[in-house]
Amino acid sequence: MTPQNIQLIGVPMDSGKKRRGCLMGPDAYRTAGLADALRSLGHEVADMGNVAPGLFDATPHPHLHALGETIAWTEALSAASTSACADALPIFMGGDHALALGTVHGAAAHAAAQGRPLFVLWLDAHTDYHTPQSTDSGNLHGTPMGYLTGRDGFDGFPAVPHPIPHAQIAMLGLRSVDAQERAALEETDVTYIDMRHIDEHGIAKPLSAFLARAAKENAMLHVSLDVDFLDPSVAPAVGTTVPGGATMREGHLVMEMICDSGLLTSLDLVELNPFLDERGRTAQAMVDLTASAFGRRIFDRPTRAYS
Ligand code: Z70
Ligand code: MN
Ligand code: MN
Ligand code: MN
Repeated sequence: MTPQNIQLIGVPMDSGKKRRGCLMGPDAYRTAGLADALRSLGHEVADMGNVAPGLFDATPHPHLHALGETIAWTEALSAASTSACADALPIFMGGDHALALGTVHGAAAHAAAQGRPLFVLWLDAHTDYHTPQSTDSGNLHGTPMGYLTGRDGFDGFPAVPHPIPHAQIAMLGLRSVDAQERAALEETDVTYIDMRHIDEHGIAKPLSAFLARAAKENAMLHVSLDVDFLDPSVAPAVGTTVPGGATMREGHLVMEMICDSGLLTSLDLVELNPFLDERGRTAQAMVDLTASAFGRRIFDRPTRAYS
């Protein structure tokens, strides 16, 4: 992989759900050695410190958890993402998945300014396609895909002048989808790949079709990696453990294919809750997967075939 100019951006955001702990994520990635792992692969890496939200109205909403705080984060992160994308390849060290409300919003503005489409790869057990009205939990980390595709009902949030067309989105690793999300998604041409599809066909085929489409359109690519994409047996440090997730091998393959595509322009690492980790193993797993997306290899040449 050609050397990249990477900016690590800490996002100690914890407002997207009720269970606390994701605010410790950025420092867990720092402790696990994310910067040095990327430097050892030949990249230029700058740790930009943490983003902070502006002042916000903390009046409780009857249904939505921490609405004012989440809006303030979205505003701050959208601006930070647009400016980071102009200078470098940002890695947003979360923080819960509500951070994607801002990071993808900002990346979409940057892509639009470049006249290029933005493709989004959502690696997650969940589709996060709710609106503030459809969510039963009131947890806004379940809404970024709804917001970013321009669904109605996000009153108080920044307008979405560059909604991501559904055809430019792939969701991979799905195994926990609420009825309202499923009904809404089935009306779209989002590429949704659930665990059954992965079990029957493997993870490489649908991913390479999506990446080929992005390459053909000279797209930018935002990847949003939720810890719960992985099986909780290898990544226990997450509030919502959903059994039956991706293995480390599947995770590495996905990240290696992203690397080979040369398309990656921004990356979220989300939902790590270090308070729930076991001796740092989940943080380490996320660092190892990130290294695979930036060129870490077992061998740098194809294996010789037996004949
Ligand atoms: C559920 C909800 C969710 C992540 C849980 C779960 C959403 N659909 N997203 N963990 N990352 O509450 O809306
Ligand atoms: Mn998620
Ligand atoms: Mn999830
Ligand atoms: Mn649409």
